[in-house]
Amino acid sequence: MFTLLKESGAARRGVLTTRHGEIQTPIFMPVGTQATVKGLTPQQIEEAGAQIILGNTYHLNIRPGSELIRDLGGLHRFMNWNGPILTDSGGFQVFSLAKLRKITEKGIEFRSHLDGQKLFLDPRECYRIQANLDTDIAMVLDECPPFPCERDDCEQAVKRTIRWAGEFLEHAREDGFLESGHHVFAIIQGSTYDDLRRHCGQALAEMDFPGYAVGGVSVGEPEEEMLKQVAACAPVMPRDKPRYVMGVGTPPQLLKMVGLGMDMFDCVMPTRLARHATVFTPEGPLNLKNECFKHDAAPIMEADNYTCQNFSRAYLRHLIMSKELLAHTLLSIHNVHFFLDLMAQARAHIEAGDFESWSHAWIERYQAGG
Ligand code: PRF
Repeated sequence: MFTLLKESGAARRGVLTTRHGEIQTPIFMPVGTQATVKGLTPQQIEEAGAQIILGNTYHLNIRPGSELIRDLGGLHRFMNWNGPILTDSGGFQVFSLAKLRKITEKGIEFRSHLDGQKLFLDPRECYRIQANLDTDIAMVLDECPPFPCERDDCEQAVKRTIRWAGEFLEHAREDGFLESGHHVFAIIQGSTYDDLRRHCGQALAEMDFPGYAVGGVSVGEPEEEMLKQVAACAPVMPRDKPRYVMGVGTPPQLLKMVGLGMDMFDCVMPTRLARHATVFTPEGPLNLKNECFKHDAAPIMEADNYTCQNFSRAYLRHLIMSKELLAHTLLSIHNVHFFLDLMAQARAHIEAGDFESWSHAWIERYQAGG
């Protein structure tokens, strides 16, 4: 169930209820592809302020296998995370990772990027895997066209995406997945074609999904194009359902998309950049490898997280230069907390009714740098 609490311009403040608790939106979801948010224990993820994390059907089904996770009590128990989990369907990962993939009307044939094993994904199999994981929010199997994409190819991808979404929902309904409190979100494709985006969104809205996502953005297109596509999808996404943009983005992009009426986001950026020594601040990102931090006794910034409360930039730089594992953990704690705190600030400003002006000023400061 999703409840819209308040709107400030197009920005929305809501609550999504799952079997593992409530999610206050807008929200950022840290990515835990392999049943772990890289470098962080579940306790650290929770302390950084996470309300929900993301898992990946593609990876977990190849290794260790969804049956194994089911037999060990589901993904929550397997990884000891008791909050909500959303799992991506695997379609997108097949396109970015797998070898020798072949797409047919029936589904996607591909070979594992790990051992070359032959695998097949169709809406039934995709549903079955996510049911085995016992995810709170399952994503439908979709086809994410590359950027750029010819219109004819995009039309085919949209057609398949709509049909596969319907089939996925049918399997979930037959299995009692929705009645037991799980959610299924549909994914809007359509590349850079506004009319195909609208057509896809409208067709999916008619099927009455518990939530809707914008897919196929942040696949190499310029930022302006990405925002244009999200804006094209917004009017056909039901107002009373959560709206999720998949695989984005930078802090300013997140705020711009909240401003377009989007509620949920996921991205590897905070944890991936942490592993490359980059930390986020309100004045933009810093690379702690930089010589200028060698004697810097200050924390990354004044922030209420374990890293900033306890460690100097100089110490963090030392850990990075010495290739110590703790660097990944401490930088990830800070970055994940930064993204989650940004969403908490966005929620507060939507409630206060001044989201637009606050967001604009926040982006200006971030882009002006230190
Ligand atoms: N589809 C799915 N997962 C995704 C995407 C998509 O289009 C993207 C694109 N930004 C990220 N993750 N299923």
